[in-house]
Amino acid sequence: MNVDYSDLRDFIDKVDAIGDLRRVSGARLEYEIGAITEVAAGLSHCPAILFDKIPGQPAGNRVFTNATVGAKRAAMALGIDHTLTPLDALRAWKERRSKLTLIAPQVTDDVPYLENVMDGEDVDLRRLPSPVWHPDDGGPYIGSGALVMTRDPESNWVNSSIYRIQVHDEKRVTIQFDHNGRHGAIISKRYWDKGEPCPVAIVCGQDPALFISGFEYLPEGASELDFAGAIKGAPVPVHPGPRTGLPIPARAEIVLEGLLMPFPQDSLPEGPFGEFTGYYAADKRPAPIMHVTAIYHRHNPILLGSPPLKPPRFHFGLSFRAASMWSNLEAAGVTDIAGAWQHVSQLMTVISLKQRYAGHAKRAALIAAANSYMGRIVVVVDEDVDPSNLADVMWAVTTRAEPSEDVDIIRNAWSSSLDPRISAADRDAGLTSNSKMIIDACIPFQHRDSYPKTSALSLAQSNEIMRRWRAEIG
Ligand SMILES: Cc1cc2nc3c(=O)[nH]c(=O)nc-3n(C[C@H](O)[C@H](O)[C@H](O)COP(=O)(O)O)c2cc1C
Ligand SMILES: [Mn+2]
Repeated sequence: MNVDYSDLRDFIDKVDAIGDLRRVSGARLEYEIGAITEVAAGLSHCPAILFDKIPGQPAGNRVFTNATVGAKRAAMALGIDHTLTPLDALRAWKERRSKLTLIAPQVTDDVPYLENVMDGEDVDLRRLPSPVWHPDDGGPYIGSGALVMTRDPESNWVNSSIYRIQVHDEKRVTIQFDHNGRHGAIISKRYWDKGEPCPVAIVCGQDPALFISGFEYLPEGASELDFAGAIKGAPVPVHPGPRTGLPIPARAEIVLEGLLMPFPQDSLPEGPFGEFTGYYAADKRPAPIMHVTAIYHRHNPILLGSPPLKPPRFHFGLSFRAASMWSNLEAAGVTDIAGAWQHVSQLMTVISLKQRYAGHAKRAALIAAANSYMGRIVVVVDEDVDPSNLADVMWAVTTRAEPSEDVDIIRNAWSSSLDPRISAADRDAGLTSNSKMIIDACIPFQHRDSYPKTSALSLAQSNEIMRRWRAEIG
């Protein structure tokens, strides 16, 4: 199935059509929009929200949040049937993702982003909505889910990924690269090493396929625009930025063009900013400054906001990283994987499989643990347990795992400086690893024939009941 929306505002209409949109008038930029977003993301129906009539903003300026936080809307953004169960939707994505054909963008002269222009002296970032997302954030952020576009000066490769953008005054923002391996950081350094600033375009209010693409771990040299084209099954329409020549998505809501000044020669203190763990990871830190030389926006522009929220709330309601883990397990030769999921904002991983041999579950767990960024818990369950359903997973843990036999601890594994449990002293010394607990919550392989039979419905049976009786009970 192809994606059937043409841009962010069209996606919002489709979200409205399935009853998932809520409109909020009059919420303030200073923490109120962020607070409402966080509370709404924690509700069981997890609505997307369109904020308008924002105090201090020109009429018509809007902010859209929780775009793809629910599983249904994450599926819609990928063009996957949103009535599938979350696990079936993730399986459909995993299968499609492994066979995607990249599609290069196509230049167009139909350019809604140029409807309104602020250039040179007229540039004033205060005329666009930049929320303070969490109460103790260091300032307003126009970019919480915005794409940062840069062009490699040697190969012409264009990278478009999500890095947060803090607004400092009318004409200056900072871009935060978590580490030097980010493609945006690698490319800007190539300009800085020649003593030049790096031309940048920041795209706020992009097509959801570009939002997803900007989060993907694509290899160096690969274009997120091509990947978004693959998701959509059609080229992304682009138009060269008047100042940078970068292939800017033509239907974007808001675009900033400018120059990212050589770092660390030039910098501003950035943050702090609430992280996806639900904590602040650091105090203010120096970040490179972008001088904004032009702002473009559509009439009645919509900022796509995607602040990190207290777990389990996460930007994407389908576990995209779990889908890659699922593919990795298969690529490593582990058969019979029935599903993979991540809970608590990626901090806990669950793999379900049909056990074929003793050690099968642990083999999968070890690979999953190795790839579990910042997580501390990896659980393996049998195929009758839905890994996307935390209550089901805990049922397996409490009825199939014997702690004295089925728990292993892996030490000194992959985490990061964002991990709140690592002491400041260790972090400062570069010790940013954690340990991981593997819980084998599968029925012990040697007891599988004599294990008490479950009285519960199988996953297939309960899915079938939902299919047949949804109207009555759903
Ligand atoms: C909503 C959102 C916000 C993000 N914010 C940042 C950020 O501020 N800094 C950062 O380095 N990565 C951030 N990321 C992660 C990167 O976008 C992601 O890892 C991406 O794959 C990096 O792309 P690259 O390989 O082209 O550098 C964010 C991701 C999302 C979905
Ligand atoms: Mn990239």
